[in-house]
Amino acid sequence: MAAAPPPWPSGLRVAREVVAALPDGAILFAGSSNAPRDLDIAVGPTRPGLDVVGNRGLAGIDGCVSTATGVALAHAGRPAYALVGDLTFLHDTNALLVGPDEPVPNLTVVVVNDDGGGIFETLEPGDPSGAGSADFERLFGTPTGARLEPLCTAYGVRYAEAASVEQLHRLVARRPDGLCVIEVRIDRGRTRAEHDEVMRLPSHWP
Ligand SMILES: Cc1ncc(C[n+]2csc(CCOP(=O)(O)OP(=O)(O)O)c2C)c(N)n1
Ligand SMILES: [Mg+2]
Repeated sequence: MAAAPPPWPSGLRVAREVVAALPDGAILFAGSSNAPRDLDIAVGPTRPGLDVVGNRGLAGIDGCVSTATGVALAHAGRPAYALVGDLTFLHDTNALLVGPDEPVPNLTVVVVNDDGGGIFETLEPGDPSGAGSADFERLFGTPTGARLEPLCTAYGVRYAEAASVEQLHRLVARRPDGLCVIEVRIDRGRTRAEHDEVMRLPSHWP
């Protein structure tokens, strides 16, 4: 993996680069769906002092931005981050609303935007030879076309797109100060092949 990292941009590569760029002592919330899988697959024995947390037992894509907010507020002394998919983010964007008398979390949310449910590309429904493939986009892909930048503007939340590894590193390395959203756009159509490629690496076979 270190010798031949996954291609940019991909969920696997974003997971790898986010962890590499995190400041020391960071806490990282992984949203449901591909985020924890990408972290598991693409990030090796990880950095000392880094805690990765998630909603174990609750595999819902709902409430994840709220959970990350709670994590950031509960660990206010630590740089707090979230890595989530676009549907997970969109499910809970109201968590970006902070009332005037409420504490603002120091939280950077990295959104891997593949315009839909990328995880299903890697499962049986995403098998192009499978029976359900004709209805895949409507039932599993569920693209929204939502534009995250204007959405963040509406909520008064800072937004930046990371279009390169260098930009992602620079944005993630910045210690969170208030709420900030970083979007990385990836191509969902490539996810299945990218995962297949990594799973062929010897270390992933018993
Ligand atoms: C509340 C809720 N609704 C639906 C699901 C089913 N579900 C699991 S993953 C997923 C897609 C998530 O898409 P996204 O957050 O963009 O992550 P990606 O798979 O693209 O990495 C859906 C709809 C769920 N887990 N929870
Ligand atoms: Mg997605």
